Amino acid sequence: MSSDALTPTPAHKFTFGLWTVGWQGRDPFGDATRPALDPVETVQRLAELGAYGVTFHDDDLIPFGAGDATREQSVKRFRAALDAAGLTVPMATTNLFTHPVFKDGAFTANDRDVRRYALRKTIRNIDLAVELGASVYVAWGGREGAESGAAKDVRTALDRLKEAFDLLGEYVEQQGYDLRFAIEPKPNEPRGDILLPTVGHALAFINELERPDRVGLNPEVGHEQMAGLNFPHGIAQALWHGKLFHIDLNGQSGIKYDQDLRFGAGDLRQAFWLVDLLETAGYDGPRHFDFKPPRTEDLDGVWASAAACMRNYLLLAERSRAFRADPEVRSALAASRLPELALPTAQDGLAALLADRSAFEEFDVDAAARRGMAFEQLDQLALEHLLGAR
Ligand SMILES: [Mn+2]
Repeated sequence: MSSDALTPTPAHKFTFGLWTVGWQGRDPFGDATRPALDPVETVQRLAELGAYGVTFHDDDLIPFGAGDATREQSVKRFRAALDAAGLTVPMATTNLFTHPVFKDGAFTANDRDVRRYALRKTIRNIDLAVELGASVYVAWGGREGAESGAAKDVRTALDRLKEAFDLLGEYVEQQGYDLRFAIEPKPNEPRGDILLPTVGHALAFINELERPDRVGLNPEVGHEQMAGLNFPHGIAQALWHGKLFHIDLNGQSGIKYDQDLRFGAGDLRQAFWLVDLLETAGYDGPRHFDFKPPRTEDLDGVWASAAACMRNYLLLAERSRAFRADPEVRSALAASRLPELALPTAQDGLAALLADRSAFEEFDVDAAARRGMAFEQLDQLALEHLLGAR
């Protein structure tokens, strides 16, 4: 493996949120363990590490409630840092969860004033996102949910959520912005139960919107795994629907709190299949890391963790290439009858299927049942490539 293949460059499209490396380590039980990072320093450090871009929530860049002068100054400094470092802003999003006003949600808060405020806050940051060159706007509705039954009428809340996306789509269209929305599903945390908890729920919701083409997904590794789901399978379905607008890469160890580990930590096998999928399916969007360096780390540990996200992605991409190029793997894929799955089941149509006695009347069910699928040999080859044994 050449060292070049493991050196991140902007061509790899690695991006990081300001809030990821900037996380100070505050959790429900403990105070911050690290100082605040200046977004300007973050931009410089990420560029040095080989990143392509940086993403932000409005409040990561401009302190909540800041006046116009502070706002202008923050944006000016950020833009100058981006230009100097050659970093892009492919995506931005809104913080609709930190301030106590969002304690019952934003677009689906029972309080109508809060919903109207949330829409205006989002629209204001959409203007900034477009100004900075973003083409994707992520919507994570972490507070859109409930802890109890009667407190949230879910069907009515979904009406309000649809109304919000319809209004935001109308605004973007009116302004002539080249901007698409990406919904980020999550099952729980911080709310007990969050609306649109999985990729599947969100895909179905998008079909009910006025502008479904403008809305897709930003699935996050750990969020699906918190629900016990297979993340690569979810991504494959999102790709199948043409809805993978963006992706949040991180690590998670099973069904527990949202760990946001560096990419490659947690479920390594799913990380391998995910990279294998992204690299072979033609996904050309940013590889965005939404992780949190553990609060045990000082700033050196933060940058080591960020660099490791990219290195692990590149290592897995290299392992995937080796797996796909191995002649034994090709034979094992054939033995597992993968090429057969690509054949239409009834290419001559329904009438031919019904007329085909070999398909049913004369079909030797027992012989077919005895045929092994040879999946274990294939999976072991994958594991050996992943472990560097081949
Ligand atoms: Mn997360």
